[in-house]
Amino acid sequence: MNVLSSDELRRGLQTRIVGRKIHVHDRVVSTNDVAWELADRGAEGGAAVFAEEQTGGRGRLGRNWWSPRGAGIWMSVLLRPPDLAGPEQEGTVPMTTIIGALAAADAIRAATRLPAMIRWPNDVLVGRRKVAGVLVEARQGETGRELVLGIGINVNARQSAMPEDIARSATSLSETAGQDIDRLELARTLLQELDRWYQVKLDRDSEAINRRWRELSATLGQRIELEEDGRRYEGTVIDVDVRFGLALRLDQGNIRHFRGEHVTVIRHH
Ligand code: BT5
Repeated sequence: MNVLSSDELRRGLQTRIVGRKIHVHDRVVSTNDVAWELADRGAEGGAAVFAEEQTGGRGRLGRNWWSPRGAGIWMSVLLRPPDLAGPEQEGTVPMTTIIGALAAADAIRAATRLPAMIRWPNDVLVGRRKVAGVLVEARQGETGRELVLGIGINVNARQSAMPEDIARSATSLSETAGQDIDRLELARTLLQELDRWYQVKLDRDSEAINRRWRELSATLGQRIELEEDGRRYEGTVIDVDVRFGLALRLDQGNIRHFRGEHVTVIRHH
């Protein structure tokens, strides 16, 4: 099994912010936790953390993320975006989630040629199965807003090794491609793509993000059922937009927007 190393990840890397520092660990509870510890110690934005294995990898809303040794890319990056006023600042978690998903999908496409798509709000799919997920956490630090963007990609995981509930809806890149995938090349491409999309975000080019998101969206045009704050909604997705979120035409005819932070998708047709 090839092991990730910070020297190899750094070789030839041409990024402006993401991956300015790269830390590679063997086993951690969660790379997001390690990134928060770096933030506590005043690390620069762009610091990236990789681990071979996570013992307590997490998803959104208290869910777990299965992260076995050597089988995936489990990584987090600390971001310190410049302070923005009111509503734009509020948009930061959903916006960062989208750029994480775009970067993961574009990196998978570039490194493996597999047609990765994005399922709102934070899943990356190949075919109808989940191969990657994005988790963004945010806090107000002493020097401004701090975010940790975590990405998990099932690279060479065996479907037969997955816990049953995960195997039902997930797969890995190697299972789909029918061959092992070079984790190092994919990880390096991911850092490049994250840096590129983060620059687009810093330039506030929402339209560039929307354009690519709509191209890669597995959700647009679909009928979905979702739950937000204990209430269920069902309808057809008519738009995705970084500022307004997901636009759902409800079966009663009216249109409702969802930003995604407190939402669980129940059914996706
Ligand atoms: C996510 O949550 O999809 C976000 C996952 C983020 C993981 C990265 S790894 C590096 C960093 N450090 C962390 O601790 N986390 C981040 P969510 O949408 O809540 O999806 C979680 C659900 O996906 C679970 O309830 C399972 O059903 C399923 N799941 C768990 N592990 C999976 C895996 N490896 N592949 C596919 N599906 C999985």
